[in-house]
Amino acid sequence: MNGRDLVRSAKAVGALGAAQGMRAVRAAWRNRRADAAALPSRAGERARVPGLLTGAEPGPGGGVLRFERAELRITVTTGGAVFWGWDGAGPEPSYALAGAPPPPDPRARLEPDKEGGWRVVSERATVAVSRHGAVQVRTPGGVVLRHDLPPRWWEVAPGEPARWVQRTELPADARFFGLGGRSSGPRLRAGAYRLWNTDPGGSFGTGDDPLSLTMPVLMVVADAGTHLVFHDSSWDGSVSLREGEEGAGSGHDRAAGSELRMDGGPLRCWVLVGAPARILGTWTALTGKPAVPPSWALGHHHARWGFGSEEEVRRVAEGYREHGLALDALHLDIDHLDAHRVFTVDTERFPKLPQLAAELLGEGVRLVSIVDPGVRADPAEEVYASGSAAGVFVRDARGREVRGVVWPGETRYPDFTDPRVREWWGARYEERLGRGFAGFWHDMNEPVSFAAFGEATLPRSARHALDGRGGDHREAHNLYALCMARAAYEGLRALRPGERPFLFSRSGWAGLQRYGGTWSGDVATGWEGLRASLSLVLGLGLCGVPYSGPDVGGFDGHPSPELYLRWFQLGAYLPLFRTHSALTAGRREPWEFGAEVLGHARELLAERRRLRPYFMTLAQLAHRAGAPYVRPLWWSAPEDRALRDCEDAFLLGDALVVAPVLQEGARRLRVRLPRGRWYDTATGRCHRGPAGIEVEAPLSRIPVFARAGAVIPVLGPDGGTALEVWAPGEGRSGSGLLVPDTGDGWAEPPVERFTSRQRDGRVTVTRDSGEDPGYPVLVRGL
Ligand code: NBV
Repeated sequence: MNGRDLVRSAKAVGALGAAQGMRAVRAAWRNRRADAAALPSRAGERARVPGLLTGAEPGPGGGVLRFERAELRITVTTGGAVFWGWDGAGPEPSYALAGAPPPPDPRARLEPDKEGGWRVVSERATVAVSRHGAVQVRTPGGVVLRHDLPPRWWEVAPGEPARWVQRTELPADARFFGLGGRSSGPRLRAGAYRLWNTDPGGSFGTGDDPLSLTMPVLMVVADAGTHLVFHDSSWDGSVSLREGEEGAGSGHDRAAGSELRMDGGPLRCWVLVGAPARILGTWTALTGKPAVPPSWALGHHHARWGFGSEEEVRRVAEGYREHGLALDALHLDIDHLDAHRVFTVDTERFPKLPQLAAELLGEGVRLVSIVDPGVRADPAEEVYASGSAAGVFVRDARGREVRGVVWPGETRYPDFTDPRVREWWGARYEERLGRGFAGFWHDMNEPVSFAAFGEATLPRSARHALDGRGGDHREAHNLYALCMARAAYEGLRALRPGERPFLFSRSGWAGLQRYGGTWSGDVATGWEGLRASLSLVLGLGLCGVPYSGPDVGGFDGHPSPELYLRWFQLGAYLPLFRTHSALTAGRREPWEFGAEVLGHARELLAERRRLRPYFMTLAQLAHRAGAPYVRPLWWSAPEDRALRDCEDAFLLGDALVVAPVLQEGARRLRVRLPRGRWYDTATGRCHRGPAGIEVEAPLSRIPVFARAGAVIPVLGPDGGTALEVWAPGEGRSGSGLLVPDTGDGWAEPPVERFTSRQRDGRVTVTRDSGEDPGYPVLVRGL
């Protein structure tokens, strides 16, 4: 056990109280014993490398290359995604992919390369393989994007899972992003990042790693080009990143690099090459279109662990109303459950939940329920009894239900990798819908089982169905929350076919976006936590999960009014805008921080509501094309090195640059603006990019810039959709998109395109399908 695990375990056991603490001690011993008995020892491992190339066989989209001790299959698919797999690994089976992979590109062909190697030439990339099994991805012009050295495996016995390592050399100027939700980004520095979904066990700060949602998806941005690489193995692993150094023209560059070590799973990967927008489009075509949240979920949410009663929920809702604060959802945490048991309600403190839900709905406020996967092991409980009878719980190697410990005490864990279990679990949301809940918040699904030492999760030897293949927790761990989200999503679709489900999940894996979003988890209250909030959202968006946001104000402790306000200002421009805090933390309602903060929060909530049509459009565009709502500044100009290194501002869609204040006391900011002309939306002043500028950032607001010519859908003064147009330069034009909100069903309205022009000092907007824009136009910046 390392130091961090020790601290985590001590904290966990300390916080649990005596009875739970004892359970956690026993659970830790049980896990250790189960794994020692059931998992193979790694003694006598033998290393293997591919050896020399012995033959090549062309096939659709590429072909198979044979080596003395391994085999490599390369396929370029239509759409330009490159896949390769060693030792017979194909793209399927895969939990990341949304369906069958795209067909091979018939134009891609295998041909001899220099020095006895082979290459697959395709429209967007060339994949060259050396005689020893090194793989290079090059641009069509021959520039090397990545150079993967021959892999190395360690095997105990043929057929047993092999550990493997893949080292890669990358251009000296490469910058790294992604790997799921990381607290230390958005730009990932040199260091090791673990691939094992982990509850940090208390609030986390910058650099705490790993967190709840890891995935082997890395975006690499360099002058040579941008690419995304995905190693489709869910086993425990780690990525070590090395940043390069440029020799200032001396020719002595030191390459950047990565080293991926995996405890098992197939050695197979996807590489997507191109502009970021294209990469995300291809990535979400492979792994699934991001779910579109219902419109209300793009508004403001307020949560707390410990509202504790219906009266308190009403008091908070009334507070929002009385203070003139827009509110769209209230979240009920585990304290509304009967003794923390999933799919129950404490009817003493929440006697008339459906009535409360209906009252709140009348005011436009939805109720969202927390859902933890652990089921209390009590035969008197309907959920447990029916589940146990149906054999839905994870079992150990000897066929007994695996025992865990979470909030309700002794628990069992549904095996969401079994389609039968997903159906059983999905049907249980009927109880939640019947109580009036409109959305779901999945927690503790890394999965967590408290342990006094070792890992706070299920033993690695626990058995899982893995959709008929069978396997253990070493493979299923990182997939657990993804499959739980699938169960809920499919259950909700069956229960309420006319409505788009709303769910967000603490843990997950590649492809989570198909079912919903995520949030930061327990981000520490402090300026570091504020910065980590932005890192997480940006990194996840680049991995295809566009809907997320932090606990505004931080999960624990008491933020100062200034910190709370700065967090609120950032949160107002992120997809999930939710205030939340822990049982023992201070309040997070805007009126708890004094009149000044309250006034600014009110304006922000009104602005967020005004921007609803823009957020809805961004959600629909993410669904259709994979582009996240929140994008790094280099999104449209990855070749701009200054933008690549700019970590404290972001693009919201392509119309706005948002520059949050992430430092205590800061009242001025240096902001890097991408190419184009940008209006400071507060002062109307226009700046020309690319440039670094200095602007005022008083406590009352964070700088937000609108692109000249942008047409932004907003709510107009009459409450209907209007088009806010930021004047393009004289004689110039601009554009904007709108996907109208057609309610919370499944309609997919067409994208409406608008063009703005300025001629002789007059700004006009036309709809591309006709002259009249069809919406009121609000001209700004003239
Ligand atoms: O359910 C209680 C909390 C929840 O408020 C938080 O958002 C989750 O991230 N939950 C974690 C479990 C307890 C954490 C100490």
